[in-house]
Amino acid sequence: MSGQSCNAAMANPQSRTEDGQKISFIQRLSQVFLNTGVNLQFRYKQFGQGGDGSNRLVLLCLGLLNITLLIAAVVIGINCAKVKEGSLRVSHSAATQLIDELNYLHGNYSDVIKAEEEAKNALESVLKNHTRMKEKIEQQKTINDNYQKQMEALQEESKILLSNVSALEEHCSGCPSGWIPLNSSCYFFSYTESPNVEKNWEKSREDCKSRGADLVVIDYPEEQNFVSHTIDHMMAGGFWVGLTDMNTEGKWVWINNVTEVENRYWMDGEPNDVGYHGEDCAMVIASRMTPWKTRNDANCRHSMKWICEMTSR
Ligand code: 2F8
Ligand code: CA
Repeated sequence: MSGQSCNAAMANPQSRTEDGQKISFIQRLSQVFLNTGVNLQFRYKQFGQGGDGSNRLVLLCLGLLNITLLIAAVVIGINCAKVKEGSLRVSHSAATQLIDELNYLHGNYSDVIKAEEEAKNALESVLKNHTRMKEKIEQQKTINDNYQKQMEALQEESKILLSNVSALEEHCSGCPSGWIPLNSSCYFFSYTESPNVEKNWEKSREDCKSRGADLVVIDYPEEQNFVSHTIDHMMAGGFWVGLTDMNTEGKWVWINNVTEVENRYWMDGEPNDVGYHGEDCAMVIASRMTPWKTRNDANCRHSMKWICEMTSR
């Protein structure tokens, strides 16, 4: 057997015979050795025709060597086949694993693509909604702007109408705007104009004068009733009126120099002139149960609201 044929046999464990039949590496190796044995036998026969004992010994040794080589070749062949088979098995399992992983990755990839598609659709729908909302907001804004303009126009109109109304009222009642007419007089209750402003008796009188009026003089029952009901409605505490006894204690005189003779409008126990400085100015305070008893004397330096009266035009 030559080195080349052994190598070929090992490199290609499955080869073919001359008539094209498939044979294994081991079968081929045996054939090679058998051929070698036949060759040796042939050569021995040629050699043996010389016929001495030392030649026989050489031949025996060669025979033994031949058998040893045959066994070695068989062992190597078996191991070689085992290694090849093992590596094939290993590669097969690795390939199976790789295919599994590939399938898994392919599945994952499909899921990812699907999720991406869904996310894209969701995003598109959100964007559409956003655009729709934006359009609606714009429309609403335009509507609001129009309403705002209409409201401003209406407010202007209302201002004009109110000023017309007050002009008409003034014209009809003969009283300035914000004054209440009663018979031939107009009355100003300071609370309606400035609810938090209070003044002493003198300052209150000055304010009335600055308006072309003076502190109210209540000199007939209907007027007492009107004042009483109006302040009761306001629930604003006491109001100065134009009545004082500052010149003569106990002699109550109206600012029109008319001395008060009627006592029924004083609250029970009034006037009592209490306090260190006494009480020389008259005020009215609401009295729901006894509307005619609204009057009290108080210290002229105290601050409170006031009532002005002027003759209507
Ligand atoms: O603030 C002065 C005022 O005080 C009392 O009324 C709350 C007196 N009333 C009585 O004494 C019953 C008022 O007479 C006095 O003017
Ligand atoms: Ca008093």
